[in-house]
Amino acid sequence: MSSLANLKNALLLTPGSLYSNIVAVIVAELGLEETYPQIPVNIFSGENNTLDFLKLNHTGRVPVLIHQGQSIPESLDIAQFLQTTYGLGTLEAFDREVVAEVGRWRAHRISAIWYGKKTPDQDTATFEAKTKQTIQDLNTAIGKSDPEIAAIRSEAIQTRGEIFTSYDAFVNIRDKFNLLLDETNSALKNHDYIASDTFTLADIFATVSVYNHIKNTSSESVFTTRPYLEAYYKRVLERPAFKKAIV
Ligand SMILES: N[C@@H](CCC(=O)N[C@@H](CS)C(=O)NCC(=O)O)C(=O)O
Repeated sequence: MSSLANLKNALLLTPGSLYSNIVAVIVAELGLEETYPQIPVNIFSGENNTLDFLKLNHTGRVPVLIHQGQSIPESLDIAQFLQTTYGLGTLEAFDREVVAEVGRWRAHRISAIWYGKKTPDQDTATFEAKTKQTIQDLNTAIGKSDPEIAAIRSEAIQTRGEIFTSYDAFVNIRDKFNLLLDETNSALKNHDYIASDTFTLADIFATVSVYNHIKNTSSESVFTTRPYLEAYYKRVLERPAFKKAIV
């Protein structure tokens, strides 16, 4: 990870992670890729636990947009900030229907379907030990100098650990995501897009969620009983911004 101090404009992300893909597509849809050059932060090797990164987002999550030195975390906030700042495009990031639909795709941590406890007897001891160790290391490194940041990040790691080591959480999130896919498939029978007659921000959240789900489960069975979702998904992926930005 290159130095994060004194950045003016940048998009910090882990290439290919769900919300990184979402914001990379948003930026590409608005034609702002050159304004916000991407800086990779590897969440799998813990680069998001460094003080440099945590100063930009105390929760330690990617993506984070840096605009004139100011950090903006959270995918929906980034989309709304870009719309307010540039007034570009037709993503309708403040529209009530669009925001509600985006909320449905953001409501559950679907990465638990990929990385969580998929069977009741799956051994999660290693993951639990790693979670504990990460929190301990974090507190050793910054607990004294930056207790507020350490507390916020520790809580985020703890919550993620609890979700990823719970079979009930896995079942709950998987079932809710399947229901969302079913409902979206039905809605798309009579509509070209998810929240409106035109392409909006909601279509980015939905399509990228399905894309990352397929990528992480190595299976297109998601479409077996959902033909309208499949046709929609393939159509949206043809958009130039998706071709350019999605990993
Ligand atoms: N609510 C956040 C979610 C961001 C998020 O979950 N990011 C994941 C990668 S896709 C992350 O940074 N995970 C690392 C961690 O939680 O430690 C958003 O909408 O941007």
